[in-house]
Amino acid sequence: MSTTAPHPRDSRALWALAGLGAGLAGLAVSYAAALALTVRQSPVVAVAEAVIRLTPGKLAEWAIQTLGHWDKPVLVTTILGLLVVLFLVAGLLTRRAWLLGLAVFAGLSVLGLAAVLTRPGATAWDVLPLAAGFGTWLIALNLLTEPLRRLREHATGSPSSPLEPGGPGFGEERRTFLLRAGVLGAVAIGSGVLGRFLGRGRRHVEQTRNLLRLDGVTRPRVPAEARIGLDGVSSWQTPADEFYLIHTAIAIPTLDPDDWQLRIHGLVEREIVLTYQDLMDRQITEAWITLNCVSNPVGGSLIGNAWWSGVRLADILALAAPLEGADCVLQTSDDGWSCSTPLAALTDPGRDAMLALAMNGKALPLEHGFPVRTIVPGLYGYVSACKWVVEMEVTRFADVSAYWTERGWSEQGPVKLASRIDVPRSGTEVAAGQVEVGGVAWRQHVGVEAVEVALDGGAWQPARLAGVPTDDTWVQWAATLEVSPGDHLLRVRAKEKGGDWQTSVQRDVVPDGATGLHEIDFTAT
Ligand SMILES: Nc1nc2c(c(=O)[nH]1)N[C@H]1C(S)=C(S)[C@@H](COP(=O)(O)O)O[C@H]1N2
Ligand SMILES: [Mo]
Repeated sequence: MSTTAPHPRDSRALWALAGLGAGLAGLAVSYAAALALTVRQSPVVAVAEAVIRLTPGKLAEWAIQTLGHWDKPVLVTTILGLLVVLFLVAGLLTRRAWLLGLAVFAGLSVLGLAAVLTRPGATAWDVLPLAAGFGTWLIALNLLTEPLRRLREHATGSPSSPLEPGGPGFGEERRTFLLRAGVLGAVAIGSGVLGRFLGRGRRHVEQTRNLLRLDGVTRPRVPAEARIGLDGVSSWQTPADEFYLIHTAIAIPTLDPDDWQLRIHGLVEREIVLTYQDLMDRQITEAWITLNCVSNPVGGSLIGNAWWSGVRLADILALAAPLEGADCVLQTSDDGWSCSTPLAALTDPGRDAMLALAMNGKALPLEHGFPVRTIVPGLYGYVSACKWVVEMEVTRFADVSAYWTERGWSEQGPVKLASRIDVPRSGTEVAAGQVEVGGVAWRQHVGVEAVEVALDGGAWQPARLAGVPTDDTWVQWAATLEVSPGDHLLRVRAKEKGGDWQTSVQRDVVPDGATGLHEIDFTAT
């Protein structure tokens, strides 16, 4: 008997099936893990989103026109179909060499990783479902192909197996394979069911959110003068799904507005409890406000500008009537996170500090604090922008500490003056001659008076500024420079209204925000 030609019992179909079984089990486990963590989407959906991002505009338009609302389900189904094929192939490859099958699963995981991590607001936790899926793939592939490998040894009459081909060993190995396949199938179905179960809270709240009618909330209209009109400069309004995300919660709260309450207590004349309906019954305030994170490094992207709608905190706090001596409001989120906010910033009649219900004209996305979060113009998020806020204790800074202040960050967090170059991108090539450069600058609640750029350490040259509706938003800037062929260094600085130019002194983000000037390299040819 030949030792090389596959014996008919070394069935390709079983190997392909092993690959498929392992693949589906891994998918199911990663799906369940994603829902258990309430991360936004499973890795498969992240890949679908990445495909959408990378699809050329023309093709995307065509797809939307031909498929309409079905474009995304069709895309996800196509990806799942491709995965099934790849799983079958991985099984067949494993028959030749274990490493080949592994390579397929590793490749898919890397692809998933890239899709998950390049999504705006990706956090380290988003990697967990992928890791769980990859781990399941390896274990399941091993479990399923091991009996097949032994089966082959019998079939090829390998000297290591004393069993006669067709002898009792075949039935045994085949039973082992089927048993393991059955167990894995059960694990896959179990994970899928568990995922649905874990995800039901979120689905319910998503549905409630989609059905909410928010009277008084209007759609955002970007002022025409806010656009500087230079391609590559961050869009003045940040779409909600591109808005950076920062939260310490692993599984985000999924709160039904009907169950949400905000208790305001502490150093107040009257303790009050507000429901979602109470907020909706009040006058809605709307404003463009730029929110940024104290952890944003110089030139970083932890900043976004949105149209926020909500109820003014000054009015709400007036109902509670803070007592003499109070200087702080300790805000607590449903997930336990807390921040201490200067009372004066919340009661300031000239500042649109609000309990926000909507972002860019729609009820807050779950990740951005649904159903209610705080937004305070001019303060970093870590001292003010409490998501899923459920409690406010009027108190004194001297008497309390909050999540980040306990960890060495400053008690006060006014936003520092900053400016960023968006065009050209660092490390890119441009055509020499007249070069358009541009970006954004911000100093919320104070305003930006001027922006200047300097090429290769030369003289500062004024940039053009776009318009802004208030001083609570960032401002786009642009400048036209004469650039000779070669490598160049571009720097930017901003001047705040009635104040100084941005400092070039470099300071770390801890304890109260980075300083220093953003600079980029580019090459003109
Ligand atoms: N519940 C809760 N709220 C939070 C945080 C958090 O970790 N948990 N992070 C804060 C920080 S540091 C910032 S910068 C903003 C970010 O808001 P966003 O995720 O909507 O962009 O939320 C703030 N509110
Ligand atoms: Mo932050």
